[in-house]
Amino acid sequence: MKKTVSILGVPMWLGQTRYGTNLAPDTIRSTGLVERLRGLHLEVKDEGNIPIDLTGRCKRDGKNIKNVKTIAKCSEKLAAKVSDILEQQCFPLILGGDHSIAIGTLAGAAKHFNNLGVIWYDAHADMNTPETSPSGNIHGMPLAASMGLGHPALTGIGGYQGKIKPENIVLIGARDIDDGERQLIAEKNIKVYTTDDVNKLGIERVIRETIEYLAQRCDGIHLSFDLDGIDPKEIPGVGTPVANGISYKDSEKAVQLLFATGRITSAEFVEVNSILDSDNITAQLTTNLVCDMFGEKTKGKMAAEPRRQALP
Ligand code: EXY
Ligand code: MN
Ligand code: MN
Ligand code: MN
Repeated sequence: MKKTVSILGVPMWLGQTRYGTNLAPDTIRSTGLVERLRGLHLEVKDEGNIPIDLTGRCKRDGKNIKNVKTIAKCSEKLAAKVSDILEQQCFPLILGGDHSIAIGTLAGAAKHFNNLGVIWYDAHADMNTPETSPSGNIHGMPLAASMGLGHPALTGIGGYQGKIKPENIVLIGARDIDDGERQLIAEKNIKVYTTDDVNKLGIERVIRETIEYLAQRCDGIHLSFDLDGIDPKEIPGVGTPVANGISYKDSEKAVQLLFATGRITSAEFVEVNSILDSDNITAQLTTNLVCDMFGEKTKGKMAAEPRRQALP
């Protein structure tokens, strides 16, 4: 994992309908994220938040899709920033904002790898297009857009198409999948571990299999962590909760195991909604997970596979 961590907030809420995810980047910071990461002897650069340009915003600006113009503008800016951070050999740590921000993050990160792997930790598949979406909300579309499917204003972010290949995606925690997404997953043979799979196999095996599966092809791995992947009983502050989530304990173990592999090259933590998040519990747990992803509890302790520097 890179030594210098660059934190970038994306206060986006227009990918869904509940105001409040735009407050999350600063709420997460207020729980002590920067200080704790510096306590891990990491260089931490806080790059602030990407300003959301609302000029010319028109909510229904496409067929069964909302706020595509505004989200496309934000995604272009985010993609450029993430690309710069990687250019400077730093680790992009992106704080959402709703999950539509992954369109920009992935566009910026994928430029720097031949085969960027994606671990999508989420109750949802986020693989809809305007044709299959039940809501027209873009936070349910980022993985389709990153594979080059869906609205052209989203599939072409960063000036190129098809950032992520289906065989380089692993969904972990998916349990609320729409028909169109299920069809796409079957057609593209995308690897999925549901919560039931996690509970049956154990999170250790799921993470080990995920890394082994991706490491065969990928020269970088992005972790896209949607807090609604965790069971809603433990994570109150998300806008689209789904029962039977992965436990917080297993989620903590997951990020610790990922840290031990040394293979994660960028990460984003999304869908925290500070208005729904009584006592900032979810924001605080997000900070804990991020610090765990950088080894706060396990550095040097966890018997891990030898940390290999470069991916094949
Ligand atoms: N699949 C549903 C839709 O597309 O509207 C719900 C999507 C929820 C997306 C959240 C971010 O993970
Ligand atoms: Mn999501
Ligand atoms: Mn989700
Ligand atoms: Mn399965």
